[in-house]
Amino acid sequence: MATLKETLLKKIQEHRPRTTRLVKEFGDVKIGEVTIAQAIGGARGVKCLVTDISYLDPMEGIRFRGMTIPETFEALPKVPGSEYPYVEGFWYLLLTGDVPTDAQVQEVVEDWKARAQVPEYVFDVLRTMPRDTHPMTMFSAAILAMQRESVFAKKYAEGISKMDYWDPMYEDCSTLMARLPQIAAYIYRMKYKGDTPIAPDPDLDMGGNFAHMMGIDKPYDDVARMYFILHSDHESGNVSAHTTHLVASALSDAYYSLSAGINGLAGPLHGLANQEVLRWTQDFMKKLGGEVPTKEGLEKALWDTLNSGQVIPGYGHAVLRKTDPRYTAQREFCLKTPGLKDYPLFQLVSMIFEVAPDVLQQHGKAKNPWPNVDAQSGVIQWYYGVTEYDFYTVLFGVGRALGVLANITWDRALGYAIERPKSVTTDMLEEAAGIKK
Ligand code: HAX
Repeated sequence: MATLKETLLKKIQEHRPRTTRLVKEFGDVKIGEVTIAQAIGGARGVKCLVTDISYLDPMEGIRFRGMTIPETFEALPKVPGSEYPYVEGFWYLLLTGDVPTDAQVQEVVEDWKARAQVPEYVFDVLRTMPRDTHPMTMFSAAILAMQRESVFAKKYAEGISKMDYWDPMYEDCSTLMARLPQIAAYIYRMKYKGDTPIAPDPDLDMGGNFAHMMGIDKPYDDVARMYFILHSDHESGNVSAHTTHLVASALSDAYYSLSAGINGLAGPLHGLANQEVLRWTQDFMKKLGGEVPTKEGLEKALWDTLNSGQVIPGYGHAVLRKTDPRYTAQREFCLKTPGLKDYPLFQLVSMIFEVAPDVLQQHGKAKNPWPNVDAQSGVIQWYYGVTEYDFYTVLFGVGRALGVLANITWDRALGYAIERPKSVTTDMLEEAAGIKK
């Protein structure tokens, strides 16, 4: 059986001529134009990134390597005794585009175990940080601290050929993926659980081991597997993916790049929105003072938020124009899980789903009034006892690492260039608009 790395090399060798030919023979073909609104408005919709790992259709949602979320969950080999797949197998799929066999999944499981030992100095770095430091700051710092171990940086300094850049990048990315669950769980137990870290169990898969190190019983292992896969990738233009790709384009290694991407994920308009959803929902419940929420009361609270100039967290999206299938997948998990279905917080989140789209439509600003992934994820965490909602984005970060690290491995394989879009001045825009005196 070919190893993941051998299979990846074969795929890279097959793919390279496609990219080379497009640039050499068709480099002048236009795939879009940029308007003034796009230049000022965050490059929304400007086609200038290439990835084959996932694609986001505005109406259909995400496809990983061509597969929808339900198709992905269906196709991948499952952890024995679980309905959910191995995260390790999903990593294989993202990297190669192939659904792995059981044996291929086991190869990744074993490889990650061999790489999983988090160096002691990472824990030392975390322990020196004040305990009220945001967990995303801790997570990013821990990733950055390990940069000294980068195989890519070492090989680059030794003078490796451009054609081989992907290899040490793959090594760094695999090592990061193997270590992130323990780092995340360590932060959680240190910060919120009286500094009681739980040692990893080498007999468990990534999702199972993460649940074990968090100290949470089944089916939290399934929650972890589902959560990491759902949050992994959303094509290249979102802030965390784009930041990771941008930093890596300077040939910064995976540690520098991922740490930067995690910092972008920490923004309230991006990954932090799942924390904001819970904060908003809890505030609303507090205001009710034990009364059962009504649709009228909820509608008023949503309008109060909008009228005070704030966004409704968990709603809207830069690309999607319908309910996020990642929201739907988590909602379905709640609906089929005894206890969660009738859980008051889930019922409130479901009520928001009934009321908020109409309110946002009447408000008339958001192009997409439907919920995104972040509107639903906090409820599940809360139900399983993870009530420290500033930790939620760290969970998102572990998942997001799968996508962005697979992407930067391919970036180096295909020799994508250092990013350098061109700026213009406001004068130039006014000239282009024909309004400059
Ligand atoms: N509540 C209130 N107003 C909203 C809104 C919401 N949920 N979503 C968009 N709008 C407003 C925007 O602020 C913008 O207002 P201005 O014209 O005054 O600037 C207007 O509607 C047009 O925005 P848009 O084109 O529909 O959306 P953008 O592409 O600019 O932004 C965001 C996309 C996700 C950032 C936006 O919808 C938002 O702020 N949502 C709330 C925060 C959130 O849920 N973020 C998580 C998104 C998913 C994700 O990346 N997770 O990591």
